[in-house]
Parts: sequence; structure tokens; C-alpha cells
Amino acid sequence: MKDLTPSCSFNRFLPKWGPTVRSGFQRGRSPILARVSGRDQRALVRLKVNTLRLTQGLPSCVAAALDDRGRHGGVRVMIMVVPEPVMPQRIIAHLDMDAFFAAVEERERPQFTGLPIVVGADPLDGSGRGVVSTANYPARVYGIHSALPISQAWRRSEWARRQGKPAVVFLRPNFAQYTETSGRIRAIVERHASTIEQAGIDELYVDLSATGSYEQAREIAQAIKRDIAAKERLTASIGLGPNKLIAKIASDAHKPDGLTVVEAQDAEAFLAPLSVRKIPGIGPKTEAALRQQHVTVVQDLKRFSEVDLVEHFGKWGRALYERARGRDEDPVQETDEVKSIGEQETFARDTLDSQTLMEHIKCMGRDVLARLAGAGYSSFRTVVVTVRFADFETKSRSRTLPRPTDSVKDVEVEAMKLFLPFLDRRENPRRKLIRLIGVRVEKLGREESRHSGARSSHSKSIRVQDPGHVSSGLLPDLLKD
Ligand code: DCP
Ligand code: MG
Repeated sequence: MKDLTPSCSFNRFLPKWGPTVRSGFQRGRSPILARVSGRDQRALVRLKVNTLRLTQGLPSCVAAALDDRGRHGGVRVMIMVVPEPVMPQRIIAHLDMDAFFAAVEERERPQFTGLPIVVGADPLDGSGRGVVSTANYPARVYGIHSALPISQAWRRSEWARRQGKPAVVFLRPNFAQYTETSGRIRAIVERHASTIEQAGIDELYVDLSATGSYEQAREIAQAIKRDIAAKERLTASIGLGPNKLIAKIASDAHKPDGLTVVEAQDAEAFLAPLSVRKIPGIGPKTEAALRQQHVTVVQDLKRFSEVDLVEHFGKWGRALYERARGRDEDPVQETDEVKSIGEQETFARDTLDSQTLMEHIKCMGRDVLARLAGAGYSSFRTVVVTVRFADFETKSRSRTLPRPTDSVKDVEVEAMKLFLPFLDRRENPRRKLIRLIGVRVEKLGREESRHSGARSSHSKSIRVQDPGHVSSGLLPDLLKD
């Protein structure tokens, strides 16, 4: 007997029917259909139709397959009406620390409390070459923000000083401290929830669907914020929403120290008046392309059909169409805290001096291994070296060792071997000067994983970047654009 409507989206019904299920089922949309065998060994077709659909009559494809005595292929057909199960509502939280690097510095150096602080490259009295990693909120009042050239941050500080306002305190980053703090924040969250996805050094998603209600989820979010404030003396902003997209945008809505709840029925209206830049994935390029079409806020984006957007942006257009409507199915994927630990360094002057470069590579290897231990890992298997030339061409080379190691010598030797070809014709035939180098270790393991195999196969990467260049590793949206 052939299937009537071979579609079934709720295959979790089927186990209930146990051994009676005889033929397969297919994923699709409801109504649900599966063939089962009855007690008398005759084939029965049990059709599960959701009650809503039933009020509109049987789907025509099903009705057409039945004869006027309700039989199909000479076999009696039983139709069972089963209300569609109520899908438990998803409640997702997104936590993002406020002015993270700067807040950690302020905590560690009480003498600067309340002052404008910028963490980033050395400003060198206005001639520094790197960028701002982050600025605390008082410094943001001066128009200073992440990725701003440090020389401009310096000028803005000077301008403020001339107005009689406090000058900015410029600090170099202490990555080890941020990584350690990040690990402790995660541990605090783990005490309140189990499904956690680390999305960056200072942000994570938590699936709070199991709480069953927004009131309960809000209480958990408040408890997490309280614990972070008490134990770490830092503030976090949290957004609660029906999916990761809404939760992320909500966490940013009332920074610092915010808690914003956007329930499913309010999600579309919440997004509508916001700038399209708030949608993760829309960076400066997409924004500019959209502006040309007179699209500035999310509401404007809804003028376009899915076909239009796909035509314009390819695959990404489909996601854009969904996101403009507040929809996002992406699950919270449990991850370890870190997948890789690395450092990068921008030189004050582009160079090809092999001695200086090798010395830096060695130093960075040692620092990376010190941080590996600080982050609670005991081994690595892969070493990655990144080189950025003066013209910004960037290359990475990696090598995975046959077995995990924790030896400083290994990281030094491997990094060196990977780097040497950049000094000669093999990787650098035009002998371009080098602007930046980076060393990173991956395939990290903890003590137990050395015996039981790799454990972090689906873990996310947290890349802490040197502020000597515009960081993108922490900002997936910039990366996409
Ligand atoms: N970071 C960086 N370079 C960037 C952006 C960020 O090095 N271009 C670092 C410094 C930040 C940290 O990552 O402290 C977290 O990034 P966020 O975007 O969450 O920024 P903040 O936490 O500093 O500020 P906010 O309060 O807006 O979250
Ligand atoms: Mg942050």
C-alpha cells in the first residue's frame, strides 16, 4: 500500500506506537501519517491530524486517497485525531559582560575607579598604530569605542582634557586575566543552568526553556547577575527572548547592568524600530547596501520578499528575511569554554628582521602555554602561526602533532618551523615586511581527556586578540561582513 501523504514532522509520536509501527515515516510538516499494523494483522493507516487543520477539513491529498467508504487500496483506514502537542516555549538568555576588558582593569586598579579607561594598543602620545580593544562607559562619552585607532582615542582624550574633563587612562591588555575571569563567570552561570554555549570571551547563551516561564527565567537571570556582581565585582547585561537572535539584541538594549525580557509575541515589534546593524550578521557592508535601498531600520527590511533578498544577498538573504521577523531556530549548542588560546602582536614598525621575529615567536609561545595552564587546560595538539604582511595580506599555517603535549619546547619548535618559510622565498617570495605575527594552540585537552580522547570537538573558539589591529575574532558579525 502506498503512503497517502508521506509526511510526518513529529516522529516522537511513533515510539508510543511501539512495535506496531511497520513502515517508515518521513519528516515534513503535519499532518502526520504512519502505517501501522493492527491486531488482526491488517494494515491500518492512522492519520494524525492536528485539530486546527481538521477544522479546515481533511487535507485534500488525504481525502483524495480515500474511496467513498473511507478505504485506501482496499484496506480500511482509521483516522485518529490527535491534538498537536504544545511545543514547550523556548526561552533563551544571552549574557554579555559590560565593557569587559576595561571593567576587569578597573576592578584590579581601584585608583582608576570612575575615570575614563581605554584598553588597547599603546597610544604613544598620539602616534601609536594599533586600535582600542574596549573603552569603559565614561570613555565612550568621549566618542571612544572598540576598533577605533588608538591615535584617535588619544586625540579625543586630549580634547576632553582641554575641556577640563578627566583624561583617559590608557592601559595595555592583560589577556590572561580576562581569560581567567571569563572562565570563572562561566562557572557561576553553570551553577544556575546546564545548557551553555560560550559565544565569545565575555558572552554566552543559556537555554532556560526548562524553567517553563519567563518569570522563572527572569529570576535565574537576576540570580546570575547578582552572583557575578558579588563574586567578580563586575556587571553583566542579560537579554531573554524566544531565540538566540532576540536574546542577543535584548542583552544589548539596556547596557550596562541591563536585564531585558522580550517574549515571543513582542519579538517582531521589538525589532522593527531598531537599526538593521543590530541584527547579528549585518556589518558595515550589508548596512551600506541596504541603505542604498532606503533600508535603515528592521521595519524597512520587511518590505522585501524572501526571493528579493536571496537574489540580492544569496543564501544570507534567507536568514535576513527570517531575522527581520525575529525568527531564528539556531539551538544553544553546549560548548567548552575555549577551543584555542592564542596571542598576536603588531610591531611598532613593519620588519623582516629574523632575530627579532624569532625572539617574538618564542616569547609568544611561552605566554600562550602559560595561559593554557591558567585556563585549566593541560595539553594541546595543534600549533598555528599567523603572519600579516605590511600590505595586510594574512596567512596562517598550522601543524597537528601526533599526540597531545604540554611542552613549551614543542610549541616553540613547531611555531618556529611554521614561521621560518615566511622569512624566505617559500612563503614570502617578494620579501614583504611583516606587520603582525600570532601564535595559537588548538585541540586543547584537560588531564582526563589525555586518557579518554579529545573532548572539545564541538567547542567554540575564544580568540583574545592583540589590540594592535582591528579584531574580528570576537565579533562574528564583522567577520561575515
Ligand atoms: N574586543 C576587542 N576588539 C574588538 C571588540 C571587542 O578586543 N573590536 C574585546 C574587548 C572587549 C571584549 O572583547 O572588552 C568584549 O567585547 P564586547 O563587544 O562585548 O565589548 P565590551 O564588553 O567591552 O562592551 P559592552 O559593554 O558593549 O559589551
Ligand atoms: Mg561585552
